[in-house]
Amino acid sequence: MDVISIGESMVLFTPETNGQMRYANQFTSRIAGAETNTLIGLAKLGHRVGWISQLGQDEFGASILSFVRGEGVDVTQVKKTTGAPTGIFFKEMINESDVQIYYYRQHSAASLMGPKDLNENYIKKSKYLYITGITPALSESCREMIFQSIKIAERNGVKIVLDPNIRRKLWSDDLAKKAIVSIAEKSNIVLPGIAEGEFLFDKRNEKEIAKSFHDLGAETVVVKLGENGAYYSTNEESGHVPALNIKRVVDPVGAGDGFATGFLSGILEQLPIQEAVARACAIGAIVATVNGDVEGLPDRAGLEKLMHTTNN
Ligand code: CKP
Ligand code: MG
Repeated sequence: MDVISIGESMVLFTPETNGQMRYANQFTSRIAGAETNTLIGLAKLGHRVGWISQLGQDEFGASILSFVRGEGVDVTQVKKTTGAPTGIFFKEMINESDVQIYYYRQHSAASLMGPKDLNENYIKKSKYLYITGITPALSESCREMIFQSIKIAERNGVKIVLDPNIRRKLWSDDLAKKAIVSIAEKSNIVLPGIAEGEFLFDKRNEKEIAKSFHDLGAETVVVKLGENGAYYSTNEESGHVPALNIKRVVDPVGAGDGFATGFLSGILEQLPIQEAVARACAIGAIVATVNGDVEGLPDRAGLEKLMHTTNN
């Protein structure tokens, strides 16, 4: 495997019309979850990826499993339980810049996962373990599982990539800070946003945010700057990469996962870091031009077209 990840995916319901969701009566259903969004993006580009998770033994679980499998992600480590249902969530679009997320995922099947659900032999065969700050927020046992996965990765030479993805609706600020900082201390690569840097270190400047993560031990930090692109920093080099200009944001959710897809695929293909970041910015932007979290992720041909537009 090139990349594996552990996390919860859910059925996502979006009202057909913008505005307060209380007035909505028709919804479109899709599948989403930060970890599978990124894994699906990587699979579409031809990388070998695997997902570790737990779904409910229910119709939503069946639908998620077929979808993720159908996009080319290995799902041999996905369990099903009758003990809890599959999580769902709603995306209320007041307008493109005001999107609210409502989770119905407390005590979900995925939140019951724990260290016992990890298979060392599976994790150790991967080049990268991709962690987001969502999984440790799901429950105490999920938090323990993430720290256990880090131990497994460390002892087997698997590199750790962290997207802090701080979800304040899921846990307390104190717990979030403590856990994400401890994960960052073990991560080789960190992909934060400015707001996350501010939350964790009280810093608003990308260079200072990158330095804070380097001080914790990360070798590579790429700070997402939205419409201003991204700032990357390694032990050897640093610089800014401009954003891809898009005409209109339709749905900003999932852009960060697209960014991770672009960056991870770039480093797997051994692109110079600046090119990997440019790819990350391009995929992140293009994901925001369509409804849904994975629908905008490009395949190889789409990526070539996208990067051609970016370079010209
Ligand atoms: O940071 P992003 O907007 O890229 O992440 C979006 C995903 O997993 C979305 O698919 C949702 O299911 C979630 O983050 C989450 O749990 O919030
Ligand atoms: Mg994000």
